Amino acid sequence: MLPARAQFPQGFLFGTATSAYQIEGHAFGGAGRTHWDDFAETPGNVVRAETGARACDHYHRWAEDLDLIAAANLDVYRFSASWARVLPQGRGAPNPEGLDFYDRLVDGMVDRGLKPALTLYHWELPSALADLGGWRNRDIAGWFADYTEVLMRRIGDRVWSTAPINEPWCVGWLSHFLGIHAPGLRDIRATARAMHHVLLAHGRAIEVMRGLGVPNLGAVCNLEWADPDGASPEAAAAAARYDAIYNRWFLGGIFHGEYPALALQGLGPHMPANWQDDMALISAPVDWCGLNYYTRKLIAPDPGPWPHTAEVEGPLPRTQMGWEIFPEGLEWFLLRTQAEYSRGLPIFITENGMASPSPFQDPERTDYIGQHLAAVQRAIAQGANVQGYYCWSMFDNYEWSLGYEKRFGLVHVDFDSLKRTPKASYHALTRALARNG
Ligand code: IFM
Repeated sequence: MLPARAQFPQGFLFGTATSAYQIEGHAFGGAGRTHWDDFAETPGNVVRAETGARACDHYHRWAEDLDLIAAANLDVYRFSASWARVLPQGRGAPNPEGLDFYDRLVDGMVDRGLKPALTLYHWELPSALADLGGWRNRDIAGWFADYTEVLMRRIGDRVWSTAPINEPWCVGWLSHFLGIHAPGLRDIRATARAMHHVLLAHGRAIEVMRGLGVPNLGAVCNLEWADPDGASPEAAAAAARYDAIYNRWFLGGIFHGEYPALALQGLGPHMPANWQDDMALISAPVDWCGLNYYTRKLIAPDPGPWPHTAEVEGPLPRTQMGWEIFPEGLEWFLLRTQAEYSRGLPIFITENGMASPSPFQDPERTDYIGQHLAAVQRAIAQGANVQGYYCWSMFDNYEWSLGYEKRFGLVHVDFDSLKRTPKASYHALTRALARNG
């Protein structure tokens, strides 16, 4: 059972989220090659070496897809544009077909009464820029600013909200320290640079969009609650280090112009020269704060090199991803983010949802969403200025290194026929969000 729209404050927005490479079909419409194509074609990186070449074929089926989103009584559609679709080489000549596509898509949302919530970068870095060092190269902030300008001159007049980067932790740590996402590096110097340059790119994009008069600009960070494994001071210290790297680095940079000392202990020696001089740009004011939340981790001390942390298997029920279900973490993050970082700005839960193998009857997904919406209600009751909740994801899609196996959609996608079939959770949400109450 999901709480009804009427059980949230007046004007609270419900949405759903997707991303370009995960649904569009990158082989279509003149998009350039991305580092995900390169990564996926390298044996061992992605389950069955699957790529986003066809994905959900949203590039051709976008109208049917927007109809499904609008029919679910949702208010907001959070989507992303692909840098390589707009600028196939990352810089230089734009791809007219790509710009036309996003133009049509945004008009399609507006026509259906959906608020377009744009993300400029959800991980498909053009390969030509990866060749130049990608996120390790400081110049990426300028390339990203130029891409932002090209795209926003075309659609910036109609988007309702914009965030430059989705989940900077994934761009920095997951991709350069853990090697799980493209470009698959495991290198602390690359990590320190990527974790700083991704925020520098955020700052440059905000600057460009302010200059163009684009309204309602925010930042989207993914957070993971870190609980110590046991009561020892060493476990508490390990969890605090994990929290500093995962959660506080990005919120601290964006809202305070400061990185946490616990993270700088390891990353500091590897940071690019004069990084401190960038912090004013990185922390230029934004209009809202987006949080993506899925799970928590139990963290133990580890004798190995910095950050001396190890993830321990926890006892809670899990999703198809193996992630523990822990809605309290969302409540606590909403309160902590407001108290320590966003300070009264509107907060949106820009992603929350679960992977589950159930094709059509998925009561566990409805239950997961219901538990997290209850956590949102508790946070609001305690004073958190939460103004919206977006479910990840509208469609089963390309789950990066895990290929097409992990299904997050409210709508089932048959990846052979590409037929879309709304799941029971889609219908439950549609009923809960009915505007007649
Ligand atoms: O599929 C991803 C998405 O691209 C970013 N946030 C988490 C989702 C689930 O892993």
